[in-house]
Amino acid sequence: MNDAPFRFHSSHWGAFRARAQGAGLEIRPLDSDPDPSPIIHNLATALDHPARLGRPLVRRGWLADGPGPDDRRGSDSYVEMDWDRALDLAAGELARLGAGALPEAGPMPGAHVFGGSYGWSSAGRFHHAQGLLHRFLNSIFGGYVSSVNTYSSAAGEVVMEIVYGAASLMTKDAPYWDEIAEHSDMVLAFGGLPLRPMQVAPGGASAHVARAAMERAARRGCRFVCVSPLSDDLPDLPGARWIAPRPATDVALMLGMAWHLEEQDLVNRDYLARYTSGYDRFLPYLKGETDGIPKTPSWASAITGIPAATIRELAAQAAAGRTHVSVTYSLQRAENGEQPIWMALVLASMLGQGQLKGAGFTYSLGSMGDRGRRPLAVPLPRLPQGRNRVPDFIPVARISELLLHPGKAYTYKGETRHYADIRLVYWAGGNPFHHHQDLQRLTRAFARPDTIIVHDSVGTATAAHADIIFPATLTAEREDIGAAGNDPLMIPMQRLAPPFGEARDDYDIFAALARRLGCGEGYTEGLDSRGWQERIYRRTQEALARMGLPAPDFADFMRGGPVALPLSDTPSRMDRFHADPEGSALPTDSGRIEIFCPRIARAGLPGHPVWMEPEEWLGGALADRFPFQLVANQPQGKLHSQLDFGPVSMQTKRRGREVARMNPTDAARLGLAGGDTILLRNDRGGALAVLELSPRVRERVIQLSTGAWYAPRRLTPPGESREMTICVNGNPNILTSDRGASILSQGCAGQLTLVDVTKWTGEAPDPVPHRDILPRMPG
Ligand code: PGD
Repeated sequence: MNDAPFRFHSSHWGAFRARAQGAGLEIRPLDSDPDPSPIIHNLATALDHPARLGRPLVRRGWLADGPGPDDRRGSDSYVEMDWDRALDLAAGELARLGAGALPEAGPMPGAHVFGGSYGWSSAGRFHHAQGLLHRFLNSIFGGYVSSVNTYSSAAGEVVMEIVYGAASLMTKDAPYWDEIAEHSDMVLAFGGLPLRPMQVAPGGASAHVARAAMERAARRGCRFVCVSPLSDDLPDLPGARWIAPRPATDVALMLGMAWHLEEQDLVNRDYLARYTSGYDRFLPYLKGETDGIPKTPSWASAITGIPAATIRELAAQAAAGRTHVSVTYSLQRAENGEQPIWMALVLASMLGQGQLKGAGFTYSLGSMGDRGRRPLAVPLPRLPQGRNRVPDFIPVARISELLLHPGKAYTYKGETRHYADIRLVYWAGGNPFHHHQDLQRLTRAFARPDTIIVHDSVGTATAAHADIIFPATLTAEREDIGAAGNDPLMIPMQRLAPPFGEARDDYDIFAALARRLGCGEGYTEGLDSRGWQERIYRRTQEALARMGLPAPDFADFMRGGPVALPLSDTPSRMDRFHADPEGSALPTDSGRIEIFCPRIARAGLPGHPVWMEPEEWLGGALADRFPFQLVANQPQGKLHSQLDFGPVSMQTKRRGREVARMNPTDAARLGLAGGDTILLRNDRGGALAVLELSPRVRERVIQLSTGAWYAPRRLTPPGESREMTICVNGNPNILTSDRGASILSQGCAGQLTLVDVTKWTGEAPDPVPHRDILPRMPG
């Protein structure tokens, strides 16, 4: 019998309780969570998984030949090393590149260091690997070349900031789920409202509320419309409707609806006059006066494949009641990704219901578990990162460009910028060899720097492209403070297990390096991680005390249970704007919602949303060679690539490989059956997957989610004579394009790609188990 006590912990995929069970963990959701994510159970077998890293590793080629560009990265093997020697080697290389000897003024040595280190490693408020790395690089190098925006949402973030106001409007603003549950008549959900990504929230969620709110709304009679190539991008709800346009054509659909609103005089002109600017510049485009193409429902039908009558009907229904227009991240992670987000905002503005509860517009409601929830009234603990004195940055998804083309010019938000010359890449808490597009190109890019240092808990493909790898503890092996901006509980993240092997906390690794470089005091301020947690906890504790709410001391908090945090009852920014558009103007150039935006026009894009034909879509010439639209979306059984070896993730695979879903009609036409091993390919590479047939996937679409650990192999497809590079585990990012979403945002455009699909006849090559992604040799 297991009588070990349960302890509290939290992760990006939710708060939970756990206790030791043999070498693993027994995990239970919080009683207060109405819809916990099964992903919490991936941690159960993670502690001693063979993919764990227990000792520092150094790449053989780097050890033999020293720092320098090296195309053996990705295929070399590694030597285990004791901590002191590995830290000395790393510190020596950091010192060679200028660490610890900062000039009084002028360029900092960090100008040649890339520390953008994008990634979602799960942690609490302190052990956030990226934040710790930034503090470290600021301390030792005077800064680093950083990255801006996110893989999640760069195109949307950039366009929304310019035409709608600050990014905070997306994350903390109404309508809240309870308002949708009570007031909406129709939810027009572009990209659906998928529960899959809503399992996750940055910092975690103590309660997953979206499903219940949608069910309440639907029972009340609210009609949900899921506009997506996948019908399960919306949970099964009474009365819900699935509209499946050709992927990447949502803008045309919205324009067709907008045309109908104009034609039938269903536009709320008072709203447009009071709250928006530039409709008069958009209308001639809609009518076809500027380009000779009226954006009629028939025009939209030819592009989207949705009957014109349906487009008219949707527009009429939207205008007939209280309609909420929602648009997810997925639409903008694509070529011209700004346009659907902006056009959804214009459509909602034409409906003109932003001032009504449960109506209006949201961006990203269905993309994360923390959206549609009221923000907190108290500040959260936060680690100070110090000052980055290197002004240079890249839009986050331009990492390959940065490494491959130092000095090359590019544009971002209307500015011309140049890529830095990077000698060192330091990555902690992310897995670019899972998350970046065109992974073979990334391999060529990672061959360029002198040295690459990576921290991870497991031997990922990113670790397998590093020169020095430091083994990090998993969140379950450390104490931390679990909290998120829109969640009403602060969770003591109690240590669930001792560290694996010799793995160390990221903080301790950085502290040891900083000490070797003479910067120890600046980095640690004399505190260990417990000391820091106590210090940063005080900010929230004091705010709670000021409000007369229970505010336990740190030690009591860590020993006790979750602490309730108060929610803000201040009206949301959009509510304030709608109540007083002059007094609470939006932080845009005009103070209003910008339907025509001079700043975007100056940046070289059309000044209002437009339909732009992407290169990779089913209506284009490339579709003759690659007739399927690959939807590479977020996975169901894990967060990105994290804990891909966990039981919940492994259950979503077949024969150890990722599953791709296709409509049965397409499969019948191609002579494919469920369970076949298939090859998805285009000019960039190939990926093997196991086929599943599903009527929930639109015809001519194939869905292969991200997350499989990248395992490229040179293989000759059956019946062919030429080798190609194929990811045998099924990571779709070997297929996706590394182009930026546009010249404005340069965002990740990895969601939609054209591919061909064929059966892998005969014996398929084995998938590579997680433990073998990184080739290790005993020291
Ligand atoms: P994760 O798998 O979460 O992926 O990309 P991201 O790099 O965030 O990587 C986190 C890494 O941190 C893992 O390797 C994990 O083992 C490691 N880790 C966990 N805990 C610790 C720790 O305590 N310390 C350290 N040092 N490491 C730790 C996600 C990115 O992918 C995102 S956010 C999005 S939205 C994009 N989505 C798509 C998409 O939809 N389609 C395509 N084609 N591509 C995408 N890429 C993007």
